[in-house]
Amino acid sequence: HAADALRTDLMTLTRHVLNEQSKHPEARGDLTILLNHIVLGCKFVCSAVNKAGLAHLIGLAGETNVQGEEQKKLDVLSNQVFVKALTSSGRTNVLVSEEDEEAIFVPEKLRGRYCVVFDPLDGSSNIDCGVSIGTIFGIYMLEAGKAGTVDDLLKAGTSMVAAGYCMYGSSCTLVLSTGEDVNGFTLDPSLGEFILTHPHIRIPEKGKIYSVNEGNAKNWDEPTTKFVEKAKFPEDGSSPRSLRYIGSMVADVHRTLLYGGIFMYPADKKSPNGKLRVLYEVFPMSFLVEKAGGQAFTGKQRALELVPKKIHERSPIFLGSYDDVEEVKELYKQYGA
Ligand code: P6P
Repeated sequence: HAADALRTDLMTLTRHVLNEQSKHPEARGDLTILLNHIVLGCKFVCSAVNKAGLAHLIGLAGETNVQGEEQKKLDVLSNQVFVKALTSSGRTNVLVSEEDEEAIFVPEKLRGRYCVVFDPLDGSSNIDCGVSIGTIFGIYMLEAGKAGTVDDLLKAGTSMVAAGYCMYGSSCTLVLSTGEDVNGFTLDPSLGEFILTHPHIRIPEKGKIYSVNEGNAKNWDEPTTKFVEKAKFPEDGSSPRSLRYIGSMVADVHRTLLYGGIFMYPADKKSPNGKLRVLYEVFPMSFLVEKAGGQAFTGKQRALELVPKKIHERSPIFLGSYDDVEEVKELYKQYGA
C-alpha cells in the first residue's frame, strides 16, 4: 500500500505550497501564484541547461543558429526568462537580478506586493564542463502603502518571507522554505512536475566536511586559517575532515544541507567583503540553512541581520552545521580583527 500510495498520492510542489497557504487563512494566494511563476522559470532553465551541451555539439551556442539568430548565452537567456515570469505573475514590484546593474521596476498595471532578488544562473562559468549550476532567489513582502523603491530591498535578510534554489545537475532539484521548514522537490520530466523528495530537511548538527577555495589561503584572515588548520590537523586526535569544493554555490550548499559540514567564502586581503552577493546568494542560502537548523555567520555577525546598503553588495559567509559555524564564531572571538 505504501508504494502504491506514493505512486498515486504524489505531493507536488504546487500542492505543497497550497497546503502551506491553507495554514494562513488571511493569505490571498499571491505568494502561491508568485512561486508557481518562479517554478515555471526553473523548468524552462532546466530544459535549456540540459540542451546546452547539445547546442555546443551542433555549434549553436555563442554563434548564429540555423535561423541565423544570435544564440543567447544561457545566463542572459535565464535572466530574461525569470524577469518575464516574475513580471507577468502580477505579484511583484521591484526585482534585483545578478545580471542587471540596476533594479527592475515592474510596470504599474502588473505591480504586486512582493520584491524578488535572484541570481538566474549562479555558477554559469561551470556549465561547459557539466558541473551543477543553479538559480537562487529570495522574496520580501513590500510594507503596506510602500510605493516600491530600491530601499524596500535594502533590508535585513530576517525580513525575507521565502527563499529557495533550483539546482540543474544530474536531476533538477528545487529546495524551498516559505518561512517554516525546508523541503526539497525533484522534477519528474515525464510529468513536468516537481515532486516532494526531501521533506523537512534538517542539517546535521555537526559535519565532517569543510568547503572552501583553498587557493585563496595566502590571503585568508587568522580565524579562517586556524579553522582550516584544525580541520586538516585535528589536535584532539580525531580524524581530519574531508574537503569538498565544487565551486558552484548551489551545489556546495545543497551538499552541506543534506550531508552537514560548513561552506565558507571568507573575507581575504584581496576582497575584504568576500565574493558572494548579500541579496541573492548570502541571504537566501542563510535563510534556508537557518530554517534547516544550521547557522550562517559573516565573520562579524549573524548573516541575516546584515543590512545591505547597495543591491550588489558582497559579504563574507560561513554557513552550515550549527556546531561547525559555532567553532568559527569562537575563533573570530579569539583571533578576529
Ligand atoms: P571561486 C560561481 O562563480 C560563484 O559565484 C559561486 O557559485 C561559487 O560558490 C563561487 O563563485 C566560486 O568562487 O572564487 O572559488 O571560484
